[in-house]
Amino acid sequence: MRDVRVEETERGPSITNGQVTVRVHLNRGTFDVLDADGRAIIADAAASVSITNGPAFTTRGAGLGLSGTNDVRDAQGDGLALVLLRDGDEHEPDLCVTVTLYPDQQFVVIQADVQNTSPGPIRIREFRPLDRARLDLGVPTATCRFYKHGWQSWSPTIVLDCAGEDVPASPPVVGPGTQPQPASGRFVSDLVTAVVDPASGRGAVAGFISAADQFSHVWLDTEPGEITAASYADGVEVARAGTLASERLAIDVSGPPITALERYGDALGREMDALPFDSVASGWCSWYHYFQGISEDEAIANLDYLAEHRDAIPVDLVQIDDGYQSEIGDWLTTNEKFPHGMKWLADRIHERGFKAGPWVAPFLAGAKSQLFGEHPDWFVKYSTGQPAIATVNWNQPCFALDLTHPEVQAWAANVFRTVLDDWGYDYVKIDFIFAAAVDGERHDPNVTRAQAYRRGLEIVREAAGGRFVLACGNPMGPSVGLVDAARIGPDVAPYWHPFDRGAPRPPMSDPAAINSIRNTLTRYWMHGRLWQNDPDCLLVRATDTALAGDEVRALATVIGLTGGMVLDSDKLPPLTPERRDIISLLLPVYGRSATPLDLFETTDLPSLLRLELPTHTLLAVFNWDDASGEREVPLPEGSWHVFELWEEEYLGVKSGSLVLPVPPHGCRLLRLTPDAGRPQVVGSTLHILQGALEIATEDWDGKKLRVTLRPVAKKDGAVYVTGEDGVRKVDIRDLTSERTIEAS
Ligand code: 9PG
Repeated sequence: MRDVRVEETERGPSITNGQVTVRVHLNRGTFDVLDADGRAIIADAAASVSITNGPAFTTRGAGLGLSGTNDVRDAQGDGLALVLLRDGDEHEPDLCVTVTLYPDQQFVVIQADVQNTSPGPIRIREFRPLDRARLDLGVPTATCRFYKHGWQSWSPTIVLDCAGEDVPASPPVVGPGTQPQPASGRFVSDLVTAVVDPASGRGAVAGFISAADQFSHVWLDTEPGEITAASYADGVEVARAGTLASERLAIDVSGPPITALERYGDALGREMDALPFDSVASGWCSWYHYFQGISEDEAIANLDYLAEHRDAIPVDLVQIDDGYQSEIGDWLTTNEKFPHGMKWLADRIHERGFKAGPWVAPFLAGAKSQLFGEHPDWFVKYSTGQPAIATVNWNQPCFALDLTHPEVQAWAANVFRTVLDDWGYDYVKIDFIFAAAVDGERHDPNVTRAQAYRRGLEIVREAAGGRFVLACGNPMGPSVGLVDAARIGPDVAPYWHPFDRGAPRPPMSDPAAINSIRNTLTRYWMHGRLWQNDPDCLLVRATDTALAGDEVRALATVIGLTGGMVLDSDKLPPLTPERRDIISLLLPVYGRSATPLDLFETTDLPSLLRLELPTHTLLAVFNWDDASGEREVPLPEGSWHVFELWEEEYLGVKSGSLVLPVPPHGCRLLRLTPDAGRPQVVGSTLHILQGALEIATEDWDGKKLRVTLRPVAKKDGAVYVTGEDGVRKVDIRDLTSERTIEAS
């Protein structure tokens, strides 16, 4: 525990906890953020506020005065805040900047707030707690990497080369107005970014740790190397003498940026009361084989298969995706493919011992729906009075419901009460929920888009109680604390690359295995900090798919090593035993995520995943190229027995690094076991973690090696042990109860 100290100098106050320091220049109206070595990584930062259809007020040049210091106690700890007030004219609103440090946190938190000193109300458009701060990593910004975080589940999250160009936000933000102007050399991220010098490994993470009220962006202008962070008040009114604050921005300039990004995730989770969980969900989902063609009969056929193969596929949940409802918006009536209705289906699922969950897109309604026909006034409106379109899908425009409207709130509460209480579902996937956050006019004019969205989520949460809510198509920040799980990437698909629609670059938010894999890797840090990550479904089938065997292995490796939900979405009855084994290999779900070691070193997708386990380390190496190639795999310090899972091959004792051929879109998954110089387990093919779950104990008494195995989903496989005469494969058959094997 360190102290937070404030020191006053002629220039202005400095606040420090020994790890991070903020130095204020009162006359200039700016501040610097210094790392533990005293380097000003962020320099000459201002804060500002802009009034809707009015002027902006910045601290830069106006000057700041020290109002005082406050002890604070909040989600981040017991901290000390420096409160600074912009020197302004009498007729200008008061702009206040609060800089908070905590003894045990390496980041500083900056918040801007405004007090309305005018006689009438004012409307606030946008806060910039960090406005055009110089970023100094000791290298030209153009040589850096920019972590671009997407605005909702399906939006690409990707590491970009700052010498190149930004990629447009996709799917496009519905309703313009609060995007920074596109500019040459400008890179824009939603909620959080990291800017990293790949050569030195140094970087800065800047992200909002509160997100319930305002959407936010952080952007970098590579020329001249400036970073800005804004949170959007969307024009809400502040009465005379009233105040309004920005969201809280954390800036972290210490140590490896990947750990700073993880610390950011911890802070966001704490601030937003992320929901805890004991275990990670697993199940079967109808979408990626049947799509809207799912029927009651097909659902039952797969359900029967799951019940019959419970040992091999021990999942909890059966998720009936899009395709049962009579229309988008009419959730309580089914179409002709579900003649017995959804309660009947929930009962059948429960009879066989599974949890049941339907898909619902509760915050929009299609033009063809009865809901829209009967209540055209329940929707967010453009200024023309026309209903706002959230998306065009299902062959119709779909309009955004106004979740600030009391009748809409009552309708939504009734939908979820019916689904969860009357029909008895245990789980719900709520999809396309960004619709509640579109820009436009609402019944309650004084809420932000983020607040309207959260009202919708709160209704779902209240109806759900402790039941499981999976968000999809969700803006990320304002979802934290209200959902148990969130989709963190675009749709997977039974093909690798997205369909090229003649676009200059591949559409990264469209369905494709590679698109879903990208976000699963780049948003790994959210899992267990904000919710359970849903990486989207595993697809293992060999027919009705364009995915090659190596692509299936890569998808399984990414899902299996990042700790999130495991939902298979194949037509189960025709699966071959070999392909079914790949589902088994991921069960039970281990639940902790590996780290993408080279996240900020490469651009686009990282290709090295490492997961440290009590007895061994897993290292996955991927080849994202379309051609096979060799990959160099750096081994940690020491000598290691190396075993590769997918080709089931023991590669010997190695140190330093290893060069491996890797097939296109494929991977190698290595178990590294520290060489103990005596008989030991070096591999297992019973689970993707290769021993972490199925090997209960391993004892060497000087003569014999005794290994106790615990059943996992895969019942047949092999354990590899070293002995005097090299490595031996011990075949394991029918592992349905605990068993001890011996070797010498
Ligand atoms: C059901 C699907 C599945 C899937 C969801 C979501 O932009 N679009 O047109 C678009 C269509 C479908 C889609 C995402 C975007 O997929 O992610 O898991 O539930 O809806 O319709």
